[in-house]
Amino acid sequence: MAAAGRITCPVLVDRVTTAEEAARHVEHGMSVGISGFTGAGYPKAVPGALAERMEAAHARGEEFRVGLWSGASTAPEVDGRLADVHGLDKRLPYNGDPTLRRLINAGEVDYVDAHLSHSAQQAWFGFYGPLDVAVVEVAAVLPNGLLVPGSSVGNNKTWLDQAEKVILEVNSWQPRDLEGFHDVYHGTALPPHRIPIQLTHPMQRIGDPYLRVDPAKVVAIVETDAPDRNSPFDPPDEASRRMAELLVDFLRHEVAAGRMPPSLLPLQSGVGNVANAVMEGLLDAEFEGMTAFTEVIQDGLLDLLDSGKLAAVSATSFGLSPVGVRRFLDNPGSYKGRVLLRSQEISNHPELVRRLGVVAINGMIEADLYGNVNSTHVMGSAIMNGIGGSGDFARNAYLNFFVSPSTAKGGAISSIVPMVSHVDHTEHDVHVLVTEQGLADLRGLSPTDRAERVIAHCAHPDYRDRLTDYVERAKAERPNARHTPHLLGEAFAWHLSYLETGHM
Ligand code: 0RQ
Repeated sequence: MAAAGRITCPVLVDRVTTAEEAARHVEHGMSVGISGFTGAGYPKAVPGALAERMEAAHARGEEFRVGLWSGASTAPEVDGRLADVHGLDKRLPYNGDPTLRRLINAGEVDYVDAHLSHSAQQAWFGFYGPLDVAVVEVAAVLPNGLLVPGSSVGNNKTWLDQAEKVILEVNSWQPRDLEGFHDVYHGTALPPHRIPIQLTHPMQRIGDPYLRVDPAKVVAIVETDAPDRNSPFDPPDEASRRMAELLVDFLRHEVAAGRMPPSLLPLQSGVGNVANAVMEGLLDAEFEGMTAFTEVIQDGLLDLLDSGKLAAVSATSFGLSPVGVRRFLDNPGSYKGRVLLRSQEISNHPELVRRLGVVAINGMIEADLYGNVNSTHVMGSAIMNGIGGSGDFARNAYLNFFVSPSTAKGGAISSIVPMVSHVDHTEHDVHVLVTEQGLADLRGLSPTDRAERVIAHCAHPDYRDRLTDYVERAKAERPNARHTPHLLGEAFAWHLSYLETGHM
């Protein structure tokens, strides 16, 4: 029996081998589907062994690059390492790694920045081509061959179904107690044979706790014992705390107006420090019996669960800091029945987000006067991370918020601009903008009313007059085009000025 008793399937136990042997199944030009979502549940050993093979091949003058498909972001030892050895030619559907970001922006790696809920079905439809190998981390292999997932589910079900060959990494660092924390839905079908997904509450189970794999496809199993690598969270700065305060006050206002129950509606929060600060803000607020229907469980959600104010959370991944992981590992039982991890096509499913009436909170790079939001591109062309799940949630949410400090790079950039340099969320999708300056509720407003509110409530004072001047001159210049006033020759002048002078 394999180490730590994690592989108890008599058929599969014979496939245990080294990471180096396993990595031999991957060849130049292949597509590789890996586990991993926001630094949780990614394979710890095979990517490194693959990177070594690539380096050796490159030293011999041979080409060795692969396409890499994941759930979302992984960790430096996956994306960073494979980018370092120039081993990637394509990446989807999300990246957060700085080394890989550089290669994408240099034009070396093709990046398919897809809605996270779409990536599985686009793979089933064959849009991405065949999947050659899946490398999936799990917590255990049971006697009947079922797999106990680890700290994320992501696209694992799809990669296991679609790949020609499967490599499993069984990581004994993943708590064995994770069994029972997952709900993997196997009912997905191609149109027109779909039936409504029978989920009407964030905690409803619609699948089973295990991943399945055809044992005939499993070519290697590698044992590991290495932690997920997530960075610690910075304590929220003053701007984040202010944004959190504004947002929580606004939720209060919505409850008072009868637009939301006192337990709020299921919450989704993006990753990052502002999202974490909002969760801290909710900790001090009066709301009880809250739920979350989200992607990632960050430390802030764990605090809310511990306080009892958050009854339950549905997600696809744990994105915990090392301290958060420790807290979870110390007492996994206290979260059982209150935390469910699902495949990302279900955790982020537009049908479910709309049905449950989710309240979505996501970061942005910039917004424009009329409420269009750019979440992904710096100065129109350089990718930051990717759209991730923000579109899945925002467009279908009952209420959505986009949050950002009003300036970036020490005030040299205004996050409120005349026209966004890239659009991820259109003016038709965006409900509420929040900066440390204030909050602008854009629902039900015409474009010019939105502009007035965004300038007054969200723009930094240093940029307000120039924004107002832009709108006024646009109205004057084209009196028959005042619905969404723009000066087309000037709409990107602020971005151009930053590129040319380092200041907007
Ligand atoms: O860059 O570190 O080089 O200075 O952008 O900015 O203020 O630290 O904000 O970490 O919350 O990230 C939109 C990127 C915000 C994130 C984004 C620069 C700024 C800094 C980060 P530096 P902050 P955050 C769930 C939902 C899309 C995916 C998503 C994101 C860096 O929220 O990736 O929502 N969202 N997923 O200096 C130029 C501007 C800028 C700017 C900020 N206007 N112009 N640079 N920056 N504003 C998660 C998943 O789906 C997995």
